[in-house]
Amino acid sequence: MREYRSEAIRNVAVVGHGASGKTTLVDALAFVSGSSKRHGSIKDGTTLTDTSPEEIERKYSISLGCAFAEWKDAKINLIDTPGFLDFQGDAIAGLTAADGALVSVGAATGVEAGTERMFREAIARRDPVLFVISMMDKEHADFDRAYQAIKDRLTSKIVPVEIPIGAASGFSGVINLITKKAHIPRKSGRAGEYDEAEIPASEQARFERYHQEMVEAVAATDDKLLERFFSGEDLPGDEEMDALKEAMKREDLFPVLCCSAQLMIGVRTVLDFLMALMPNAYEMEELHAFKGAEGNKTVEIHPKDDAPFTALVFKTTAEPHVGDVTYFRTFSGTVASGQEVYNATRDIGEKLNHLGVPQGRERIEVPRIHPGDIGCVAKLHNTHTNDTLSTKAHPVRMPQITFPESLVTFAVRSAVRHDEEKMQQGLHRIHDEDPTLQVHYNSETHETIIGGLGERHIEVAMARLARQWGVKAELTAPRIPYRETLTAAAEGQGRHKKQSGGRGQFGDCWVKIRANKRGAGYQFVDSIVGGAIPRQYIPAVDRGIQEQSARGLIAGFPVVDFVAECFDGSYHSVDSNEASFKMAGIQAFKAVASKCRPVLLEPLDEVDVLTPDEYLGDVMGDLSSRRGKLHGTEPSGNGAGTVVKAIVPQADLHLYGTRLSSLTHGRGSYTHRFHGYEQMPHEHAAKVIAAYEKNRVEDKDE
Ligand SMILES: Nc1nc2c(ncn2[C@@H]2O[C@H](COP(=O)(O)OP(=O)(O)OP(=O)(O)O)[C@@H](O)[C@H]2O)c(=O)[nH]1
Ligand SMILES: [Mg+2]
Repeated sequence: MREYRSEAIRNVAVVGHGASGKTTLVDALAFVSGSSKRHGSIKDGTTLTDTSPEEIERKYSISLGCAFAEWKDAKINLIDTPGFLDFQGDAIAGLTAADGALVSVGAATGVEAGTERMFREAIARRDPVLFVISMMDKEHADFDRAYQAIKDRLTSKIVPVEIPIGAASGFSGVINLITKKAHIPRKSGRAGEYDEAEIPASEQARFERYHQEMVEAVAATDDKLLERFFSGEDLPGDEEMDALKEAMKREDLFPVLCCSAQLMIGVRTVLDFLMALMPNAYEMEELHAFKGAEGNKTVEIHPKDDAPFTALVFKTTAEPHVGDVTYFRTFSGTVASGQEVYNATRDIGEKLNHLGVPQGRERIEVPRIHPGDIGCVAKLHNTHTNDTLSTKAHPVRMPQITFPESLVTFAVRSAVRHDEEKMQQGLHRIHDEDPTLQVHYNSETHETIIGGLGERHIEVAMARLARQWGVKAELTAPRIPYRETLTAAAEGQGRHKKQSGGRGQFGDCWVKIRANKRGAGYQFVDSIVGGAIPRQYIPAVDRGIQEQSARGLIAGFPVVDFVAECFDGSYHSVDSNEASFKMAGIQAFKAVASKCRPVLLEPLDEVDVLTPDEYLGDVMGDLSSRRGKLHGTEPSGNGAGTVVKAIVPQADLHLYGTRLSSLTHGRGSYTHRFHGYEQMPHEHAAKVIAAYEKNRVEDKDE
């Protein structure tokens, strides 16, 4: 394999809605360039980038995959990303590693939720974006309609640079608007080869319409070009390309291409445009990394061969027979195979043995990698996604990938009890590969909780757990960490006495218990006077009350926000000790708190729901039906719709992500954070209490 220097490298993330043809396109781009020897297909499970058993079986991408196409002295790195929003963590990682985005839009389906999500994500990162209207050979393919949908729903700043000849079964070539030539597939040629021809008479009118649109859009990017346009001058193609590239960098224009990856028609032109219009590492925006012990100093990162090596790990996977594979994007400095590098994020050295570049699952060994390239290496045991690799002499940390937070959570446990530890290990390994799958143990509810971006996400993780770790796991809705509190005041006695041979036990206390302000917690007041209880035993009363209150009164949940005042008691000069007074405290709490009209508190979340305006009514109605209190609406910052703010009980948020997705056809999203506890309405509390009673009876019966 040739050595590629920074100026010859392009990094492109292929993003878009699920099943818009991204994986097939990446495979075809690598194949027609000659860099991959096989034309893979989704149907046969042979594509370069859908390689895990889960991807092959389900026929969609689950994690990102890296490939490259060597094209006319350039190396175009292609990061194929999953389109399903459940797996969007890897799409975001792919965009972070790349310098530009190729957004695929199905010619038959047009703009969908995933197209919108990923286009907005790319824009927010100020990435140059190319659109490709894919699957032009598919039934119902319609370039004009898809083009218009992009214009109406995403941006008016699109510009056509390639249009199809025919569509669906009649799709027979493309027209390059810059060269004004038709590309007619060559029957006996190598994959994707074509003959250049004059524009067919039947396409002349469409060509002129789109060509005019392109010329005007390009001219409008620059005053000088506009002047020449008005004076009637025809711009040469290379000047048009330069103007397009500059306008793309500013996000003033987004060129639109078309192709059929399956038939490999138009695919070579896609490579031409990627090479010509996507920036190389030198043309990237200025980058900064963090340095210093606190990571609070910034340092500029330059894509120069002789600058200190800096790379960001954007993906790790565990491959059968190989072990951990680490994928990284280099930002500065050349790195050689076998070189010692330094993981500044974890303060640990690593050695890049058998340095390679990824072509799907294959790692092609290379002697060195220049800045702006994508590399991979096996068996870095201490390096994880989002770590920065640099050098001991110049340790820095790159800004990290921000992964989306969990939208659905489940409690998980292994079906077989002794598999519990294996399950924990497996889940943590899956999390290492996919940071959007979150795992934590809730010590209050004694459950392992997994969070993900959707039910499909969780389901795939469970399938991997079964295949790779041999653990069959069960999912349930997570227990809600309710609380109990008191709504009245009472007083009474707690007395513990045991006098049967030998030394006895004696403790006796009088306490008043009353409610504290919500959120104020527990408070113990010692108002013993005259030594009714000796000083050294009073903390034991406090401990007894705390211990018993944690066990709950009505439904087994901790009692919170109350004041216990110990105001009297008695003792025995021989039999009293700390343990006895603790028992007295326990008795006192049981006797007194149950008279204080205990009630259930439930946890509430603050949610911000983003929805396109057309679903606003449905989304608000649904929130109300979940006992949500609506706090207002505001337009979203990026014009994607409206944000609804509400406070919703956690118990009613289980699988809300799934519901929201179906209400908004995949276009809505939400964030949530803990808000606080509030008294639960009686009829809902009664159900929780009844469930607790039922469990208690069953436990007793066992
Ligand atoms: N007719 C036709 N079908 C295609 C073409 N490209 C892809 N397909 C089919 O469309 C389906 C989806 O293609 P993929 O390449 O998996 O799409 P994707 O965008 O990677 O999908 P996700 O990974 O789920 O995001 C598969 O069945 C492909 O065989 C094409 O150019 N023409
Ligand atoms: Mg795919």
